[in-house]
Amino acid sequence: MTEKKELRVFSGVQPTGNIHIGNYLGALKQFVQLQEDGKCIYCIVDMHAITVPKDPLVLRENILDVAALYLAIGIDPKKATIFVQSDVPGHAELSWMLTCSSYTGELSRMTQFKDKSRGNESAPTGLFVYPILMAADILLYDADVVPVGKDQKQHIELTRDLAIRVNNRFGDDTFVVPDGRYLKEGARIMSLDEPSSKMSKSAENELSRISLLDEDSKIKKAIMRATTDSDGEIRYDIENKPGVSNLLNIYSAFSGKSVADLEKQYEGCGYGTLKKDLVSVTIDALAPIKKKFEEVRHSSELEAILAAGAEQANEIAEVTVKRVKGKFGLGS
Ligand code: AQP
Repeated sequence: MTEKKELRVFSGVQPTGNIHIGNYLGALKQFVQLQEDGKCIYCIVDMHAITVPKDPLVLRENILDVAALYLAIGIDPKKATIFVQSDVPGHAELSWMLTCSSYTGELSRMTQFKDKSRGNESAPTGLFVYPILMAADILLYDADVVPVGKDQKQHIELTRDLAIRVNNRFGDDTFVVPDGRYLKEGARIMSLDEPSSKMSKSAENELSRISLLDEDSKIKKAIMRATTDSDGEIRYDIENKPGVSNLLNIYSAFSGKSVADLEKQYEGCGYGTLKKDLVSVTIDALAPIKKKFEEVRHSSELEAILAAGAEQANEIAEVTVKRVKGKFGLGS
């Protein structure tokens, strides 16, 4: 009888500050759940963070913030590998092999590139090619499953296309073709002030998002001022009521209650009541994360965990890079 292969999970978060409830409910919450299901590898993707210029000192702090947040939300370094991307050279090496297997046309179609570059010819090249680096991040670890928010679906598709293309050329033992894993509630949390756009770290208006480490007063202000509509009915309808639907989604993801149950619970109530309750639900959900973050952020434990994680990640990455270099005929 053949032994069942352990499920391999990979995902990452950019250390760009302001990790928000969209990142948490779309991706990070899944990281914790999946720890029980297989071998999980969670990366702090610092090389992605320099696609636009970053102050080096701020970046360093942001890297440690994400590492501390990983621990604060419940990722256990005894069960999962936590490490910083640039500590593992295999990401850059594999990224080049995949770059040479990609087409400029498919990269030009990436909506995140189109949104961020807006046709500007001086848009950074890193912004154009980072989906390939993301593909390398995933394929380097032979990941079966990639827990991410829905905004990453196109990048996961590109990763699959690249893996299949290289496999067709060199054989199916070159790459594992991964699947994205998206949650039902939380897969796409929208901006609080402009519910047609996704909640984002880089949006100018601070009240458009709730960051995991926000003060209770800021959480309250952002939710109470969230854009809704004028018809007054608490009903899930993404098309016509994107603001209220977004609040219901957030409420559902934090409380575990289904959106349908919430619609029943709030039948006949005003938006003010829903918002007030969502403030409490959100504050209660984030309180233990904030407490644990304060405990671990400046502990000596943090850097030791990252060093051990880099060692474990490098062990796997070196094997993949050697295998794929061999397929391409690279090396002495
Ligand atoms: N609004 C969102 N709803 C659900 N999931 C989301 N994610 C991001 N925004 C939402 C998921 O969070 C994970 C980590 O994201 P990231 O830090 O790697 O980068 P991002 O997707 O570029 O996040 P932001 O907040 O939008 O950052 P900026 O503004 O810097 O571009 C990913 O799994 C992502 O899907």
